[in-house]
Amino acid sequence: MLEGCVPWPESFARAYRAGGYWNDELLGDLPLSPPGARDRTAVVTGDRTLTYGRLDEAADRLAAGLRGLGVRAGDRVVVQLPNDVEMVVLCLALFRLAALPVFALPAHRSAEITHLVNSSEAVAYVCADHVLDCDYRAVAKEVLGAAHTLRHVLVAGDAGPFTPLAEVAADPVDLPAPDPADVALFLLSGGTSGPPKLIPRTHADYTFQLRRSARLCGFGPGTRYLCALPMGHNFALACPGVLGTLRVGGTVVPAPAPTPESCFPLIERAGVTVTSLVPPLVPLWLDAAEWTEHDLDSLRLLQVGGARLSPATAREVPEGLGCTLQQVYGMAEGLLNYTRLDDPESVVFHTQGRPLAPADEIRVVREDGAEAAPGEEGELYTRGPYTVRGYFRAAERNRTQFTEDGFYRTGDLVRRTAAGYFEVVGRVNDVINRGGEKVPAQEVEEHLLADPRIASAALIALPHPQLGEQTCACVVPRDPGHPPTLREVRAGLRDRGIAPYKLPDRLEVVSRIPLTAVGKMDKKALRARFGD
Ligand code: OOB
Repeated sequence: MLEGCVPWPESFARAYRAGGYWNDELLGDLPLSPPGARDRTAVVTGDRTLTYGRLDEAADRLAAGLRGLGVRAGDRVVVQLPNDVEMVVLCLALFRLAALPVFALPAHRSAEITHLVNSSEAVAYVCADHVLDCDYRAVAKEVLGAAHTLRHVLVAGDAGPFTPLAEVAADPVDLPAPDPADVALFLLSGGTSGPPKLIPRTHADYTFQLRRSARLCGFGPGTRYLCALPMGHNFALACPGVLGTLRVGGTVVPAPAPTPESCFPLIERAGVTVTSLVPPLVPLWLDAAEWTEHDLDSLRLLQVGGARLSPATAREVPEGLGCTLQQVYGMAEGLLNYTRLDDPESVVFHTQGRPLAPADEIRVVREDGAEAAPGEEGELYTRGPYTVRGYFRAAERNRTQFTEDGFYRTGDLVRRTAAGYFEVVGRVNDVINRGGEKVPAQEVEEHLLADPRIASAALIALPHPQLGEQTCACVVPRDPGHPPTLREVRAGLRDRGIAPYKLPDRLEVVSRIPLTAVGKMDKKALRARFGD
């Protein structure tokens, strides 16, 4: 396995192979077109269609072109493309080349991209020219100034001073197949405080996740999956998502944004059968569906996950959107929980599902360290055939985030029903879940402290009706006579190149940050004071 990664112990690897969880399938084998069906549609957007045959060729040509640039098996490539045909082709090309994509989110800016490039020692960064008000070429320039390993910036669209992605393709070459037990891609942690950690996922574990998720969700050649959330996020990529759809010969429909305005016309035109959303989008979709002129009849299944969905909203989905609801409680580190398509409504509306695989081992651990009884609250620990044993090059973090016997400490507070379904009730660590987007408090606090007007700072979660949680920066100003405003603080953070979703929603000026008995910031006290 790649240096800096923690392999599964040999006894577990053997058991996962013997149990049929792991096999020799490779992500580069995708797309698996159904026999004799190279003319079937693999990807369709508002204006472009790619058949399975063409997708296969395009991936081979891009893999060869990347190799021609000097990108080799094992090299890391930071990928930040919008949902579009290029993103699908690039993923497959990298898998075939055995180069390792590091999936950034579209909202990431120079601070996050620089961190990803440096922590993965990436040789290339692939981005779009611009999306809405973000010029990624400007991001790339800043990153280049602060990253030492980066040799290539490839840009989809108008490349400016960089290399146009569209010109990289070359005549296919033979490429050696990687070991299925080795790393195929990196996802980013959403569940840890501090800057994101890199999560190495192997061919064997990720192909298992796709295969089994596709089966559980009833995906097949007739599936038309609308990719509304960012394709580089585990949920839309592989639960079963884009890769699961290509695995079973279905059609991927990338949407540029998850809004009803952008998605409803695509649902109608492409006959979309399934999509996935984060909870704050669901009420927007329900409202828009009441008035839309677009025909949404083809939609069979709506997956919702990333943050807790309220039972009241859940209950509206079947009628409001005319489809089955599925709750998905997952994490980039591995474990996926799904409600089943034939579960009774009480389960689908009120729980976040149960584990995908029989080999997923679960412990719910109370504060006093004892195992929680059914219905009792505790932190979820897990290990299994697609849950990693450690972050990339993060020995210290691994010691706290994983138990000695290899369980991942999720940081999620859950209750487990007698039937094995989870209700997610909160978190034990300092990550704010802003409608599915994870804001690591400590990372933002470090940026806040770089503001010369701020002496100390605590970022806390406050309740928000649509997002579930919003962020509030509690700051002690250096000059109490001239405290900074929210607008100034946000502008300062934006200049530091951080993702817009991490900018505080609220600001409270305080004279000091209260401390607990052990000297930690007492965020509970701050929440009690400001969470009206
Ligand atoms: C998904 O993955 P990440 O890695 O961005 O975030 C994981 C964390 C979980 O530990 C949990 O705190 C929260 O997001 N979460 C949920 C949830 N799904 C995820 N909290 C409550 N209810 C849910 N349904 O967010 C992710 C990965 C794959 C599929 C779906 C979501």
